[in-house]
Amino acid sequence: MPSVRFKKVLIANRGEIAVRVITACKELGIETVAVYSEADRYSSHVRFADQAICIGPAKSARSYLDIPSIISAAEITNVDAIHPGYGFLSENPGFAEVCEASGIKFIGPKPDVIRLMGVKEQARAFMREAGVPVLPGSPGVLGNAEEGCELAAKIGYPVILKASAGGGGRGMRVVNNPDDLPALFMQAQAEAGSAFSSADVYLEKFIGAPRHIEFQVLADEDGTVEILGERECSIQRRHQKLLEESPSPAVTPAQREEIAAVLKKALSGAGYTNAGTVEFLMDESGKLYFIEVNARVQVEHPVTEFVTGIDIVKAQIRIAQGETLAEILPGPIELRGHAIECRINAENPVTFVPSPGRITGFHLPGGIGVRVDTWAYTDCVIPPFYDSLVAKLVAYGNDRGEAIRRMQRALSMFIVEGIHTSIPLQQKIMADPDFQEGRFDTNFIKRFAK
Ligand code: MV4
Repeated sequence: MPSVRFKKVLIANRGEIAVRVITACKELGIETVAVYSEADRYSSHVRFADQAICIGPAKSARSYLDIPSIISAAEITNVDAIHPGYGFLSENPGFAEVCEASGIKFIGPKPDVIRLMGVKEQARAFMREAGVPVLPGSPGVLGNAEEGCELAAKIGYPVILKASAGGGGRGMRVVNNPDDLPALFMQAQAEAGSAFSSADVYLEKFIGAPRHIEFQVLADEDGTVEILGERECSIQRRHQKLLEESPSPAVTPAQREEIAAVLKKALSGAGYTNAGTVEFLMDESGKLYFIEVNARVQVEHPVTEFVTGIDIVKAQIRIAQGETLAEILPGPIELRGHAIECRINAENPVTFVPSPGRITGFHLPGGIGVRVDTWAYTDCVIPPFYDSLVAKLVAYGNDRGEAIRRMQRALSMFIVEGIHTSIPLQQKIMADPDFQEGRFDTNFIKRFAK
């Protein structure tokens, strides 16, 4: 039995994920409060929520990232909990602390766990000690360039320097030979210091052509952890994913079970709760190595929902109410079929330049095995202030081939007029023989670059 039942939840986000959380709340019989910036007055999350409060101007720093404004909205509307979505305040341990101090449940992991996972080199040390495979590298933060040179000589070049407070690709430097290390170390430190709260840098063996594979986690507040398989996220450009799928064509059943078993123990030991993702790199020989944890729900969660039949956002809310996975899940996790997601972005498909503006014509595909998560509608305006995600198009099939063909027909029936979108690029990817064979790594998209 849940220890609490939420009557009302505030969604501290915008766009498709705000709509996604409202969907889950409606199914659970929970009232919703939307918050919105002045640029989002006519966004559909405002329309579909039971209540909506304007929290500030368009600029995120003064609206979706403004903690006092969001907490005020939560107190005025007397909500029981806040769902942070992804991005914005979703992995801000200070925000999670303020929620708890205000008597509002934060739908996510505990502040101290978010904080640990946010310090990449500490998360790495924790996982290594828990028996999760990590790449050879520094035991902690690098003290100076000499230490880096000694370590790199043992590990072998190339190596990569990464910002401890980084993630998403910022503050990284690849080092190909010892002569370059001191200068690149200084650069990495300087960039980390100005971009993040800390200038700390650590070192790892560099994998030149990795696949990016991530495991979906659900964990209840009684210490039970379940792994909902993995997602293949290698098709990306400049750390912006273009499409994701589940399962990965490169992960074997034995490997999946092995990683799931070790992650269950590690995350249970960390006191991890709610939803999360554990990111790995796969090297050219097919071995998986932990790189970081994302302590939030992710954009690409729907592919996992298709192959497991589990509603991850509803599970997040029920876990936060104190329900156990034994109560939430229908039985043992089983993976069935194959799902692919295309992120339909408002951008030029060749140059990737953002393409905000009014959508003058809009038609969504549907039919068997197709799901669209979107906040957009005919005549809506894509504001220039936020990310360019307009919709997520997800296709399911009994096998990967069926999922690809279904995605192809759905892309051909997805009409967006008035702005540019990524659809033509995703059509080219679907038709690519290497993609169809599952032969690709994180460098795949470069071949489509002009
Ligand atoms: C790496 C790597 C190669 N070797 N680490 C980029 C984002 C950050 N989360 C980790 N990243 C990488 N770390 C080692 N030791 C290559 C990347 C990387 C990458 C990773 C996943 C997906 C796309 C990527 C694109 C470029 C570099």
